[in-house]
Amino acid sequence: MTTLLRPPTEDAFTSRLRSAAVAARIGVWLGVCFGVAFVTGVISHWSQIPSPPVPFPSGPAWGYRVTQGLHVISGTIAIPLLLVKLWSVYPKLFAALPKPSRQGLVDALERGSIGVLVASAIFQLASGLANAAQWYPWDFSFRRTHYAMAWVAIGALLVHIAVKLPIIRDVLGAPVDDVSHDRHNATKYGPLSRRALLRTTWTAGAMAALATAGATIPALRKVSVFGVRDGTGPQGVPVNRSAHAAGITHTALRDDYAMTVVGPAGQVALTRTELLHLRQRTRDLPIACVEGWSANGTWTGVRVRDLLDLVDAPLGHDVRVISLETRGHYGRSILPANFADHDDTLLALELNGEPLTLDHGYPARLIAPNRPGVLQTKWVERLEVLA
Ligand SMILES: Nc1nc2c(c(=O)[nH]1)N[C@H]1C(S)=C(S)[C@@H](COP(=O)(O)O)O[C@H]1N2
Ligand SMILES: [Mo]
Repeated sequence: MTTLLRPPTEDAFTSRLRSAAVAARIGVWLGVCFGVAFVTGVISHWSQIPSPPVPFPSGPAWGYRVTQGLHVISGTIAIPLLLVKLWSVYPKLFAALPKPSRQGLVDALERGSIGVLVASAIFQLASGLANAAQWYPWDFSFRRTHYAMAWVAIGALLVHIAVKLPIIRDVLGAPVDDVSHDRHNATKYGPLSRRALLRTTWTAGAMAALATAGATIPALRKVSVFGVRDGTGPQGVPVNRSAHAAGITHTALRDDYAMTVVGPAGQVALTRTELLHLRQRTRDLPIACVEGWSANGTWTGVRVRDLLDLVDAPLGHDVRVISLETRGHYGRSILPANFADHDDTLLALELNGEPLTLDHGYPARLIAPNRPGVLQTKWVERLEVLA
C-alpha cells in the first residue's frame, strides 16, 4: 500500500479540542435530544396505529401538535450536535484494532455498538430531515423504518452511556480544560478554546431550532428561514397534498356528490346541501402534520357522532373514513371509537368562515382533536361504522 492510501493513525490527530471533555458535554445534550425525539416518536407511531390496543387519547386537542413539533425540533437540533460530537471523537475511528484477548473482545464489542449507534443516529437524522422537507427519495415505508431504527438507536445509545459512564462522570465533574482523559498527544491548541467550541455548538443548535420552529410556532415564522413550510396557505392553513396531486378535482366537484354513512341501520346518503342543513358546530382545532408543520383552524361542520346517530350506530365503534381519493396512501383512515364519539370530531364543511377550498378537502373533510394531520382525511365520501 502506498503512503497516500494508508489511513491515518489515531495519533495523527493532535487537536486538544478532540477530547472526552468536549464529547461528553455535547453528548449530554445529544442524549436529551434523542430522548425527546424517541418519546415523541413513539407517541406519533402510537397515534397512527389504525385500531391501537391501548386507545390513543383524544385530548388535549393540541397534544399532537406539541409532541410532533418537539419531535422535529429536537431531531433538527441534534444534527449540528452530532456533527461536532463525531468530529470530536473522530480519531477513535483510526484506533488500532484490539488485541485478541478478553479485554480485546470487550473493546471490539464496544466499538461494534458504537458503529451501530453512529449508523442508526445518522440514518434517523437524515431520514427525518428528508421527511420534514417532504422529500422521499426511497422506496421503503418511512414510518416503519424510522420507527424500527429508533429502537436500534436508543438501545445502542443506552449501551454507550452505560459503558462510558465512569468517563462521563469524571469529565463532567472536572473543568472543561482538564486533560486527564485526553489522548496522550492531543495537546495542540487551535484557534478556538474548548469553551468557545462548545458555545459555537450550542449556538448552531439554537439556530437549527429557530430555523424549523416557525413551522409550528406562528410567532417564529419570520425567523424560520429554512422552514420548508412557511405556515401559510389558502384559508390561512398550509396544504399538504393538493386536490390536483390527489387526482380528485373532477369527482369532488361533481353535482351528484353525496356523503354516505353506513351503519347497523343501513345507510344514509347526504348531499353537501343536506349536510349544511344538519346542525352545524364550530371548533378550533389544529392540523399537525407528521412532517412537523402545524396550524390552527376554525372548522365548521357536522359532528361525526350526529352522522353516526343517523344510522343508529352505538357508542364505542371504530369508523372507517373513505375519501374520493383512490391513488394515495392516505385516502382512507380508521377513526378510533374514542375519536368518533368525541364532541369535537367534525366532518368539516368550512374553514375559517368560508367553504373549504378544494385543496383543504371540499366538499367535506375530517377534523378531530389530537390526531396527526395525515389521518385528517380530506374529500370524504363515506363513513363506515365497523363491527
Ligand atoms: N385524502 C387525503 N387526505 C389527506 C391527505 C391526503 O394525501 N389524502 N394528506 C393528509 C396530510 S399528510 C395532512 S398533514 C393533512 C393536511 O391538511 P391540509 O392540506 O388541509 O392542511 O391532510 C391529510 N388528509
Ligand atoms: Mo401530513
